[in-house]
Amino acid sequence: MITDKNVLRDAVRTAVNSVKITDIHTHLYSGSFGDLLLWGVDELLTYHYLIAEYFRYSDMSYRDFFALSKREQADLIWQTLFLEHSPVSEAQRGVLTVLNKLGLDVRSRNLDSFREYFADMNTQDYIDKVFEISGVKSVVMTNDPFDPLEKPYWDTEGNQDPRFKAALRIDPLLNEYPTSYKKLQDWGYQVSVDLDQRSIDEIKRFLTEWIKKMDALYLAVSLPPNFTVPEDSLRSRIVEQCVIPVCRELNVPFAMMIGVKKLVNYQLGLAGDSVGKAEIQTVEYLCRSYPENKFLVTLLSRENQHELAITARKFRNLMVFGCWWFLNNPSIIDEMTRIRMETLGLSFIPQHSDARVLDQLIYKWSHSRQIIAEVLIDKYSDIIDAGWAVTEEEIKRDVADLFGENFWRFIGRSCD
Ligand code: HDL
Ligand code: ZN
Repeated sequence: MITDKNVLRDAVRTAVNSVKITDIHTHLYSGSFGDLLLWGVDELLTYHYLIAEYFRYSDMSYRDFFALSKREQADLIWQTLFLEHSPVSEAQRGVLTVLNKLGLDVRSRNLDSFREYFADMNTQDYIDKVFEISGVKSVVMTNDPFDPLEKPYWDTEGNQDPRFKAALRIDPLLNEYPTSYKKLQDWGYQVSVDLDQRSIDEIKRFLTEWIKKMDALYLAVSLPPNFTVPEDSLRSRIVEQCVIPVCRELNVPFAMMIGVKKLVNYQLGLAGDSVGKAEIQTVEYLCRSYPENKFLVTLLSRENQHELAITARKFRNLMVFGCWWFLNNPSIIDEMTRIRMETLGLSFIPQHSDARVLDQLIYKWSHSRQIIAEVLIDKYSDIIDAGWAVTEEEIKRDVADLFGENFWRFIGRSCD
């Protein structure tokens, strides 16, 4: 039994640093998806987070920047964010962490030498290397049949790497039905824009067929701050009449990622989205009205986090997850993890990476492991001060729950 604080600190850090992670939300693809999988230093440097940060210093026109090659964009970002200014932002520091953990001489500041490391790297070998260094054992992809670049892969060989799990992403269906219904028609679903009963049935068939085709672990969507159910809208009707019944029938969670203000600066593209406070009463309504359904929820606004944790106390069919996007910064990860652990104990999923570039698994998880470990040390230390004692096995059990088992248990599957 551990009561000594130094022994505790070492035991927690060892457990957190060695746990094999299930990363429940990423934008990665297995090697089966060819060029859809992004990796390497130029992809790291042109991550949309860094593009937004680059334009803080640049008066180049958006058009001119996006007309450059990826290599030329990376050169500009490296020069501006790393050489002309110290790279202290989380996304800037992340690039350094990746290069450092790959064993490269970061202090050389020699971007071309970093590029040489990747020059003749084999994709599959690099996937293996990144999984090894990052300590990740499974990642859940974001799989969108409405993406014309991705759908052909599912219509042929699909995913061949068991480390990569699928999640069916349905933003176009829920947020743009007046246009996306035409694609459903092209694919043979008898739907119409007025969402009659036949359309409802056919949308359910689409969801069912694609969840099965992908073996999707959950159904996911990102939603605006004003997302409301119930309301007299196509989205609300599709959620209640199609998504909820299919998810219940197939026993897959509905993952709602709420709070995205799309393209507040449309000229920035992916980097142009921003954040707004979501309406927690919609989460309450869905969890209350559909107790047989499971809901994975992450909210984008820092201002939503305490009420989301409290809502999870009210509904056991709600699993809170991640420090999403603009929240994925050390100061906020620390704050959110403390709020969650103080209100939910260990019954939540503290983090996902949201990685878009394979290499990012290395930094996003290295940084988050460190923060979550320190919160755990404080919380175990508090209960030791109250006369409790913990064992090394119990610490490993709790850490395994936070970094994967809570997810697998919630969805009712094992990490096969
Ligand atoms: O909608 C989402 O899944 C978000 O994570 C967006 O992809 C966003 O652009 C992002 O990459 N955040 O990290
Ligand atoms: Zn995402």
